Amino acid sequence: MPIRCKRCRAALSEIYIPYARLNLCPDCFLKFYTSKVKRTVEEFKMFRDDDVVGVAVSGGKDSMALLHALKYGFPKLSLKALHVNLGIANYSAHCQAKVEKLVESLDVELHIFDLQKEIGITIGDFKRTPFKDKLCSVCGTIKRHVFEELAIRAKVKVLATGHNLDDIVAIMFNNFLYGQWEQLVRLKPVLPPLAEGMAYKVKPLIKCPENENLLYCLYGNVPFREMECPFSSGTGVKKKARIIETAAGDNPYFKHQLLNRFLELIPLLERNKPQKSFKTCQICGFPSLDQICAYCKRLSLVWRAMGKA
Ligand code: Q46
Ligand code: ZN
Repeated sequence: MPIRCKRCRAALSEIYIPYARLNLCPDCFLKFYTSKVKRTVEEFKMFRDDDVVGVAVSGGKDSMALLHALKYGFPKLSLKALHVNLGIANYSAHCQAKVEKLVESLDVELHIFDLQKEIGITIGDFKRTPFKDKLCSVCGTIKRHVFEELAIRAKVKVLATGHNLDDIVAIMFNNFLYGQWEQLVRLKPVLPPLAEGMAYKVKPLIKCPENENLLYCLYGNVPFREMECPFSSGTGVKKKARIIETAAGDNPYFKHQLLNRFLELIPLLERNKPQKSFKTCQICGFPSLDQICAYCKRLSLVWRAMGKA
């Protein structure tokens, strides 16, 4: 027998939310999702209604759902989309086209940093360096830095990223397993700016499982990339944390429970954390633990490999 939506009790249910034991129709699911994002923003005081907020959009389902949900959940917010074009053949043009389509439909200002145009490299150029086929870690370092730069350019006070519940618990679990306490602390929902003039980092989707982000895009007609990055190794952190998926199969609350316990642990870790003093990178001027930051080190490596340095 068809099941009715538990919220409106009129339409037929198409979506089941196991941890909330909720059967929802598409319209009620979209409302359920945006109000969850709103509640998360409010719970962790991520930003105020009248702030200028940048959203790091890659073109993937998570960040595209985030931009769309913030636009509808916080109509007074001044939203800006920030995108990095990584110069990966076909893939990057595809991602940028999806981002352009979404910002146009939402009437959101878009700021793009094109690696090829601005610094003369693409992520693929790192194949000539010792990173060879392991491009994701260097790609992560480049993106983190460039998003900081874009946030400054776009004059945003807060930078929101699309980290979802599954990513966060998998990374937290791995950091926990290997005793990487500092990295674990960096997963908290709100990170203060590293230096004056830089943005706060917030994770409004920290409580949204990735399948809900996908459903939000599908039911909400939110465009998102349909291609896989050709450099994806497929050995992401989630694959390493398979134990979480196994446990979650028997217990629908498991990921939320893990997240909540980690969030309780973070203040304790912070209290005991040794204070690290940041220097200023001698090349780019960004905060860095060394004289030269990780981003500038990698750039000089790739430029040297390309005969440009
Ligand atoms: S873009 Fe970059 Fe990802 Fe491609 S190289 Fe890896 S990290 S997989 S989201
Ligand atoms: Zn630097």
